[in-house]
Amino acid sequence: MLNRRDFFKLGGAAVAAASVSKVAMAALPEIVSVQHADTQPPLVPGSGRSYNPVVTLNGWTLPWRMKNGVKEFHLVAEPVVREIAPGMKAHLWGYNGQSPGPTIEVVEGDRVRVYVSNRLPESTSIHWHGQRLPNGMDGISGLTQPAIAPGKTFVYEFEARRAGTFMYHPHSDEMVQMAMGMMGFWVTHPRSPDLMRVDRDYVFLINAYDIAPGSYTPKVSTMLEQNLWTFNSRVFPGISPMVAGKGERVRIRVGNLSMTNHPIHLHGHEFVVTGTDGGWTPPASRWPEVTTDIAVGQMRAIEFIADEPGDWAFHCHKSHHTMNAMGHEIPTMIGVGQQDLVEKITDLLPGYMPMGETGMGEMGAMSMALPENTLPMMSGGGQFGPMDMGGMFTTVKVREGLNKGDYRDPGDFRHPAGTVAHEVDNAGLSIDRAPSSHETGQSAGGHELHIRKPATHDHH
Ligand SMILES: [Cu+2]
Repeated sequence: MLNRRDFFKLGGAAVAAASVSKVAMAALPEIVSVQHADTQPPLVPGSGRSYNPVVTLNGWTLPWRMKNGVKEFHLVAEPVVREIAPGMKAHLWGYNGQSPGPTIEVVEGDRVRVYVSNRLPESTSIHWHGQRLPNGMDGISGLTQPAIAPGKTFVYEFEARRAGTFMYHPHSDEMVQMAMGMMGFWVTHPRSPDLMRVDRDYVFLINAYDIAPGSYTPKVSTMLEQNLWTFNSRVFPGISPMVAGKGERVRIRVGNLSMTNHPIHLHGHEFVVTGTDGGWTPPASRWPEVTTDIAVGQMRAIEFIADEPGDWAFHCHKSHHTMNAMGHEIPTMIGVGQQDLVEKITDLLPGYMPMGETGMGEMGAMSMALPENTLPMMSGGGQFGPMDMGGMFTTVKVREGLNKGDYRDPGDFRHPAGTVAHEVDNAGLSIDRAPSSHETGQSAGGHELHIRKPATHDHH
């Protein structure tokens, strides 16, 4: 499943690599890296204690080695190329070949040793977000450790004391390094595989980038106006579906390392939040909902029984987060007649296209020339036509008769006869397009406005 084993030795140039002794090579676990964005099947533990592995959306779990009872991992901070969706690649920083880095999975009580090597052009560190650990392992450069300089390797070691969902990210030039994609997921499984057992356990991070159309590298000083809203550094239609057999219990763990909150919404099912950054929620504190807001730096685990077959949308409910890069300064043109303007502008700009008069859905179907390495603002096709989506959108595909452990995309849902919204004959009714105000000539004085001001505010 891993397509490349990387024996590149650290400490600088290839010349140095040749002189590394066998003893030194054995001192560190080998570097495993992945060069593609496909969702990998769960990594069933081959050593150490048993657990039910997770599936990382468009990602993978880092293999480890056992050394004298300690689980050893090797993370390498390095520049990576990440396909954001077919048609666009980003030049990011990440770990072991991808952004986000690989998921780390351990079991409560495991002794864990993580080697971190730095192939970046600047210093870094890793903070193990949410973990109980000795203060000196917390990864805050300057405060709890010296920064890891380029070409150097540090080691972190602690016991995974609490089961739950965690994240890792740099705490060294943090704004730049996170804007460049440096982050990863960490799951500490409970000692007993039967505690909080689910049939499918999906994980992904929420992140966001500002990559100008036609370019490859994120702008690192953008604070809120990112233009690519991503699940694990992917946008729709590049995000894998989450598949489930009918009746299976599904958990989806989401960590937010973007710089704004995201109301994550599931269609067709109610879920409960069973986990936060601090651990499992007490059962008495859970209530059913269909959207949960995930704040910056937070993690939420949601669970539901996948009992309604179908292709159910799963997305951030901020509608501009289900769109890709485009100027967001587009004026609202709905209802604005542009025909007389078009004629005038076409004299100056042949081929000018008026946009937005009936909404922007038309843009999903339009194939406009885009700059190199740029995704359309909205795209993605379903079995019934264009979907006008991008960004933080994917599906939960629930199917009858799916085998346990089968994570392949089952294709489009076959709807039972008579269960799809469809056109009916409306002959005899007048359902013509609603006239715009400029067409009825009512805009000036034809409408009555009712404005009621609160009495106590009239002195403003
Ligand atoms: Cu969002």
